[in-house]
Amino acid sequence: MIADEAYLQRAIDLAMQGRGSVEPNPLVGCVIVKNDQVIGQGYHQRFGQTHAEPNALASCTQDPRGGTAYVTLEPCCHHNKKTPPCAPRLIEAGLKRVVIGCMDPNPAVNGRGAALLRSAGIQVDAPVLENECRQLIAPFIAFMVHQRPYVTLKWAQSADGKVAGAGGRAVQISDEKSWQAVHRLRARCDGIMIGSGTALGDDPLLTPRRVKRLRPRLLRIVLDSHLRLSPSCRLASTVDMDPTLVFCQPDAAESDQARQLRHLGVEVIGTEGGDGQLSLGPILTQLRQRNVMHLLVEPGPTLARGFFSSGLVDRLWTIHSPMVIDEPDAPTAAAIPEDFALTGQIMLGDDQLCERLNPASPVFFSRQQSADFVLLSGQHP
Ligand code: AOF
Ligand code: ZN
Repeated sequence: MIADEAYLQRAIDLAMQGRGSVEPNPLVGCVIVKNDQVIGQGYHQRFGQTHAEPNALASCTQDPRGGTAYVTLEPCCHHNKKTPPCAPRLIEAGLKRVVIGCMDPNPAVNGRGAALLRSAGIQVDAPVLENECRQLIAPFIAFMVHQRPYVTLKWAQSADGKVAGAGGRAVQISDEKSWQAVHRLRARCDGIMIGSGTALGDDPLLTPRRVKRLRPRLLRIVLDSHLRLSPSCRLASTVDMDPTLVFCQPDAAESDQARQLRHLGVEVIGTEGGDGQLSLGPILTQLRQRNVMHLLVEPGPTLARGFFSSGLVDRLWTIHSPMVIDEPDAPTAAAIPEDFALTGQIMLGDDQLCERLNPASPVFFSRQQSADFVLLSGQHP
């Protein structure tokens, strides 16, 4: 039914507002309808706090008895967690029908929530808008099912396709508005990764600045196979602000340089890889074990190509500036894979931000703008 899909779409839009505050839980939205009227709506707002369904029930302007609940995710039914289960709440509230977007991939739920509702005599229609509802929680599925973070690559390039100045010298390519957008994205991620070229060339801090931090912890990660990172760099001298983690080859992890970095509080981890390249898959597995659900990679062209060829990119944000660098030896941006699906374009001052999703990712379900992109464009309800 068209109306079912429209109400679920509204629940998706609501859910997106939890982005940055609910992880590692999924984004979930709920709309309650009675006599073709929306009488309540809510979303999961904060990790550890009330889920979408009780929030929607609490907001009802009429008795929900006999009404329909539209939920983007199967209502939970498990105990021994932070909040009481939602399916029994919907049963108690006397709803006649529950429309579910997609099943909860959490093995503690996965079909049991829907079964509990049915056993109480509630009509359950599921799945509806399944791909859209799965895309909404693609990062949760990556984390829960594929045991890795959701990977976003982001870079800025000039009108002539350059990512730095002559000889790789750092140049501010994006303007103020896109700078802010990037820092808002950083504030919602659990880890920010760069390669050694960027670490040595730019001496970055990698922190979100002039924005409210939404995540409890931000890991700053450097891939540096030969461990060239200097103990005097800013990432090493600011570990009291945010932890810094460096992945390098196993022999480099035993070097003097490694000892000096560790002495400053930097964590140095030796990891496998051939040809001087570190293997990205095992690194992502280690980041998952450290609870990184959203990983933002701010790569130079080499690291970007490494990620593309390993097939481990879920989303790509590119910022296109009208600035022309016009230096023949300035590094050129990695080519954007042709099959990536463009989901959104927005002007940020004079720059254009493009969002693309990798259709070959195991967590690609629908060509749909991400919550980060929608929040940036101010399209939320
Ligand atoms: C729902 N509605 O809004 C969300 C659900 O520790 P808790 O109590 O917050 O439970 C987290 C789990 O509940 C999470 O892993 C996922 O399976 C489910 N999330 N379920 O019915 C919601 N956020
Ligand atoms: Zn719940």
